[in-house]
Amino acid sequence: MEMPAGGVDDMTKLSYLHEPGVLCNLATRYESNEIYTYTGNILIAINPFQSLLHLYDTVMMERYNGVPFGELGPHVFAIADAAYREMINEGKSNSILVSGESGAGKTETTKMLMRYLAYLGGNAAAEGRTVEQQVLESNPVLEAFGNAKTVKNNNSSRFGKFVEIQFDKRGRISGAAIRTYLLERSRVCQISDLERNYHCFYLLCAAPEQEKEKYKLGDPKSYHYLNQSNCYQLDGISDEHNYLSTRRAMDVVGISVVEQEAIFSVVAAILHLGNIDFANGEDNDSSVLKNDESLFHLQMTAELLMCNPRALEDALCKRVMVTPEEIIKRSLDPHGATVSRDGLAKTIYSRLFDWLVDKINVSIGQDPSSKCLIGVLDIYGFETFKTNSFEQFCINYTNEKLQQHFNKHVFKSEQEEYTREEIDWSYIEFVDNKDVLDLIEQKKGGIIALLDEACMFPKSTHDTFSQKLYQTFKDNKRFIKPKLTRSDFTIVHYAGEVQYQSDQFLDKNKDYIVPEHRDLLSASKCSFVAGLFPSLTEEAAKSSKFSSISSRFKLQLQHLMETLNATEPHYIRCIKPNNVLKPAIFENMNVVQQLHSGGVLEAVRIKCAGYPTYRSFFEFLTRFRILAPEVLKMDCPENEACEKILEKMGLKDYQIGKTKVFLRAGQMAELDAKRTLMLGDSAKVIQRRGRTRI
Ligand code: AOV
Ligand code: MG
Repeated sequence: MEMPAGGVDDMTKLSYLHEPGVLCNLATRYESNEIYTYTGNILIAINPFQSLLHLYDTVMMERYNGVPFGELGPHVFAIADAAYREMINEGKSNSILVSGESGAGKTETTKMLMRYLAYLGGNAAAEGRTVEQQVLESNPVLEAFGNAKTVKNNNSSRFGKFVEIQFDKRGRISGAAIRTYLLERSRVCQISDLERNYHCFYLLCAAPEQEKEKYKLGDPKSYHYLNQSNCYQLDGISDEHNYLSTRRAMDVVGISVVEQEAIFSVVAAILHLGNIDFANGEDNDSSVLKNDESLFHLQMTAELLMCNPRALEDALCKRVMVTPEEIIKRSLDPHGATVSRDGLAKTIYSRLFDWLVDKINVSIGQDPSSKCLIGVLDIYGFETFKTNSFEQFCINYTNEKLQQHFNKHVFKSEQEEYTREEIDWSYIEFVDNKDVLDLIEQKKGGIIALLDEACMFPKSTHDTFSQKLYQTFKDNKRFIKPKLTRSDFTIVHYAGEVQYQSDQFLDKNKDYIVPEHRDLLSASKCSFVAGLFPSLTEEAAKSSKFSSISSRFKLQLQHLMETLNATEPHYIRCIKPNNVLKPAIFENMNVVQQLHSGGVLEAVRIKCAGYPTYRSFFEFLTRFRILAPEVLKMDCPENEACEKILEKMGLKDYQIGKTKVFLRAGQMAELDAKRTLMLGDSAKVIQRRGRTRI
């Protein structure tokens, strides 16, 4: 059967579920702005790169409300609706997993999902600040502090996010919890050209004059942390306007004005901190402030953080050494002092971000009596660049985890259905990526374990770490020692090979705050700043062991997977149709590659090997009785009636289960086409009759 002119809204309706067919279908639909397509119950969403407001207005929300899945065209609202109905009807928690590469539309999709859930579970009658408003307004706050312009996306999320929306017995939103993962710390003090630092810095520089005056802030171009790149403004976006809307969103989520001022003081302090430069001191091994300008910024930083300027200078330029005999202060050279300065900026910023997340959680509140929740996951997609470091390693590790979850689910749910219906089926192979996960996370001798081990040995370097990896994994199929490098290593991920540069792995893995920095800030007279840096004893009580970023991340992921495993998952795969971020351009190769790495083609293969469409006898007969009206008159059992219709239509290879009909790829579409033809004929008959009557 040929593909209908406008394409099909569900891939399983295609007669040939292969790569070119899938691609052609998506391209055809994209051309007419049909950005959503199903593959069974997986939603594929192709970024339109233009606002399609009519797709998401209230009329659309009303249209999807309560309508059985599949009855209307594919849409994010349909997925959210299905999750909500399943939760209400079966009392089960659900989750919606949104994935795709940078700029594919995950965050926008997540926001639509949350808006629709707030619409379904909102308390329209309530006055003032409602939980759902707070949940929605948490987005702009987190985006201001956790998003930035990158070369791939003008509003790129630099952290992963899992939002858990809790519902009460009546299906109303009663609480929420937001968990975030691995904020990119390095961006605070290092940005590449054409990118920007976190939005909040530019927002603050665009604040009303009297506010900027408080923080002694000037033009963004005058700050080292911002002027490493030539990009300051974003097309069509007003930082001035966004500053005010961020402040309003902060009000809604429950951040007090005093807290807001403290937050922006810290943001301003980081900008001043970045402008403190150092020169050689009396000898080459020590450093002093470079000039009066640096002195001014040092004083401003100290004032805004409410700490002693001399103590700040010491914390930047000196280290305390404790020997059995005495305590000595060692000076850092200008390079060392600059590294110390940047380390301080990163630590302050990441603690500020964590504080915001905690605050939002406390303010929205959790509903301990809630039994049901819908979790929405918006997390970074698989990444491979020219140079890949520790961040890409963690991101790709996450994607391996989610891929395993996806494969297992797609595969398992199909097989379970076949078993339940007692139909004949042969075992379908699926690619399991357990071996990659073992390579990364195995407790004994996985890459993370070896990395932690290296971090604990003072003498390790990235070289010794890499040698250890080469030695340990020389026979591992998923690990390659690339030629022509001394310390790179390659992992064969499910979505392709990625070559990692190990040189910063050790540093980036150490979850370490310089004690001098901690002491300085925990002594701050500003309770907000001091609160970001609990004294050592309090924190030590929380985590007594050596902690590394990767092991903590591994635990967080484990926790996330446990949560997801206790829910009924729904998947949305976002696709970026081109790299120029423009509408109406569909690059085939690019899309195919994403369909691969998102596991969509694998899911298609699994479905294709089995029976991609099934319908209950009743549904089937209701829909297709028109094809063989005589069968219905025969008074035979439902299963036989179904079989007779299928035989009459000349179909083969289908299966009749206990309560459902199982069809091969394309058979449903064939039946549908015949049905449409019959309906057309009968419509003509009615029309003709009508005419004669007139
Ligand atoms: P991401 O979350 O997947 O990237 P976003 O959700 O930020 O990507 O989308 C990138 C941009 O694409 C947005 O800023 C919009 O301009 C546009 N866009 C995405 N989805 C839609 C839509 N449904 N309708 C209209 N425009 C859309 V990253 O966070 O970088 O991985 O790290
Ligand atoms: Mg995003």
